[in-house]
Amino acid sequence: GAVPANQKSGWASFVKSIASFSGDLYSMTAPPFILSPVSLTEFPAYWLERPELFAAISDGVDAEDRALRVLKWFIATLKGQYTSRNEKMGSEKKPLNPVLGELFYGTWPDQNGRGLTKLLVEQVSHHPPITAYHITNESRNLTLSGHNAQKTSFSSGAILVKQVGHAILTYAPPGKDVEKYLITLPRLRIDGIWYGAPYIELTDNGYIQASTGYLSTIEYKGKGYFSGKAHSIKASFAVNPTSPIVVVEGQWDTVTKVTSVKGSKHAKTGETFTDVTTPKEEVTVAPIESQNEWETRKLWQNVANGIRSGDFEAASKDKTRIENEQRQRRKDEQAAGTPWQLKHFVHLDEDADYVSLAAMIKDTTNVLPTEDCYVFKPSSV
Ligand code: HCR
Repeated sequence: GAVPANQKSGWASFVKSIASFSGDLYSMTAPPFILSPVSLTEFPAYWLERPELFAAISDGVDAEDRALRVLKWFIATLKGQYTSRNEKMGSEKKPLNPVLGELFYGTWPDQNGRGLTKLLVEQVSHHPPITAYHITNESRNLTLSGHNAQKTSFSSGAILVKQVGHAILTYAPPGKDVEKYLITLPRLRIDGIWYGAPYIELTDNGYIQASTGYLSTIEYKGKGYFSGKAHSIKASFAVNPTSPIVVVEGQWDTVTKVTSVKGSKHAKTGETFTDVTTPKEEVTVAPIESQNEWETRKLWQNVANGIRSGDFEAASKDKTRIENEQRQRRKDEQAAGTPWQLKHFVHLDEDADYVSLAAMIKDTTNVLPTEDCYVFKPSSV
């Protein structure tokens, strides 16, 4: 099996505690073999690992073309988001649990006229863990803003993850109408737990609602639903949801194709829609020496080195130091009556874009996408 002999009992008790847990998974102690050296604050970078597809949204010639390009870029991000730990580390792993105020900054360079893209991430809550991000490509008038939290449960051997949060993509060409897109996030099912080789399948439906009226309804299925293949997807693109004008089907981790077109000039039946078998482009990050103490790779440097080199004692020693420091900070803040101040985001009780776009989804599908209680907007970027 995947569990090292000397960690079998540690894994068994971790699995037992998942099965009966209440609270967040990140804070549970897991045996070393399942630990990832990467913090969750780095995950929003998955949105931009195909920067040219993001930039290409602004090349769309009309609202329908742009909405289709949003769908294309979105589907192409799924492989990185949900299978890249398996590819890099052999299975899904337990990410580092970010501390409040943890930061991650990155860029993708301007190449072939696509423009410079910048990423800003801040851990805006520790308990429950919530990560907020803001991505901009100024020369293309594009921004992507969102936040992630998760509600997890355990059911017949699998971890079920409901993503709480959403992303809003804004296209704001100067002097023209602003377009917004609400992107809802898939549910996850993590299988392979007993064997110590966790992997993800996406389930249920997701939506991308454009303010221009176009709605993509995305169905996620595993083996044995649409086809015998894992990571299957079917996206129906419509203005009137009963008769989609474009249907896309295939595997989100390899290739999807246009399988039906009824009245769209921007898609052809049979053509490849997404192909993520080609290399992707990892985010560029400043060298650790020039990072400040809140930046994730600097903050977790010793823990990550310990995990990578197999020196788990060093890893857990520094993790304990970080956690104690955090505890002390919270105590000091309470005593002084001065709560922690976020650096780049402000908390809002309501987000007008989310409310109106979610209402459009509800109108057409009768499903209110995400019950969503936290909204964060960039304050200073
Ligand atoms: C569920 C998960 C933490 C959250 C991760 C999220 C949902 C975060 C937002 C990203 O955009 C997409 C994403 C991808 C990851 O697949 C997902 C993680 C998978 C495992 C991890 C659990 C908290 C860890 C469970 C421990 C197991 C693996 C032993």
